[in-house]
Amino acid sequence: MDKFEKAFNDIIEKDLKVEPRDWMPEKYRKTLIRQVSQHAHSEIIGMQPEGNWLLRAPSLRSKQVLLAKIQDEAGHGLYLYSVAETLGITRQEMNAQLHSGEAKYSSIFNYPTLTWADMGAVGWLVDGAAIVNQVSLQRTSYGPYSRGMVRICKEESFHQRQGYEIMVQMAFGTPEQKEMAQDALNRFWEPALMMFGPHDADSVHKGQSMAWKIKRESNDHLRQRFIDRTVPQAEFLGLTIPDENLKFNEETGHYDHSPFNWDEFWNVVNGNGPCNEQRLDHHKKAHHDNAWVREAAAAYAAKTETIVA
Ligand code: FAQ
Repeated sequence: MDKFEKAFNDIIEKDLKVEPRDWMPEKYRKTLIRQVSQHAHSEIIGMQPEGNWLLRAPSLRSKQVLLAKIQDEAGHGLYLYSVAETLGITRQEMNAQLHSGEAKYSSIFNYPTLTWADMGAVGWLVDGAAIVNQVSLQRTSYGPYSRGMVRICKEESFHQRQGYEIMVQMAFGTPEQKEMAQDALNRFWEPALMMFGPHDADSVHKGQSMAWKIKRESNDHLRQRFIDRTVPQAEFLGLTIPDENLKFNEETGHYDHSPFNWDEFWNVVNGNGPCNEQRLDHHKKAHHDNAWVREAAAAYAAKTETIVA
């Protein structure tokens, strides 16, 4: 082991942070680029299911709140792309990987948002699951990612509350509204649980990512925390979680649940979910249609540099 590797191992062992200028193993860098860029893509693609409801929001207030929330997601994407850039990849390369299918984004965003209650379910369940994962990632070993997570989590908790507020309005509204809220929960429950990734036994990156403290807790551990937290929230709403085997286990102190449909998960991850094609096509179109903005910004930067020089 040379002195660089020793210094890196010391940082990990002592629970300090690895910073962009520190030496790091190539695989550590690559693993982080993979995870952080996929996280960034999720934030950006994740704007689409909610964007679908901006023009249909039922009041001016709900439109303003949803708009602010979606703008936050764009901001999260930008922080995370910046984190990935500190590891030596460019935005252009990340976009190319997204468009070619080499880089993934969270499976959850490949489901359609069919009613206004879905805006409640997305905020409550999707942002709720994101927070559980991201609070854990605040302690990740890579400094810029860890600091980004601290800021992002603050905003996500507002998102979770705006979603829950919609659920409260719907669940305590008219019978039709309550039915819409239940239907949204039925459709989003299992996809939200899938956000935590495959079972630990099938999580190919788990061992190395946990050893390097990129991930601090396993997929199953975080998923269980989310279930335990969310069940009482559903009970308060008077809604039923669509799992007949969901039951509190006095011995473990956790909720037991049915096995998940992993075929459905891999089908969506491998590009065959209900909206995969639509989401990617929309991103490619926006990227193409807005090429002039990037060109104008580059021309302006070149011009300003010349003036400064
Ligand atoms: N979807 O070995 P593992 C948000 C892939 S939050 C698609 O367990 P790892 C906020 C995985 O990439 C959502 N693919 O992998 C928001 C790997 O494939 P690869 C984003 C998935 O990395 C709310 C393979 O399966 N949050 O956006 C999924 O150790 C509302 C094997 O899996 C993050 O990205 C999945 N669900 O653990 C925005 C958090 N799960 O890469 C808008 C950061 C697994 O080898 C609106 N990421 N895969 O080709 C993580 O914590 C981790 O990457 C995990 C996966 C936990 C997602």
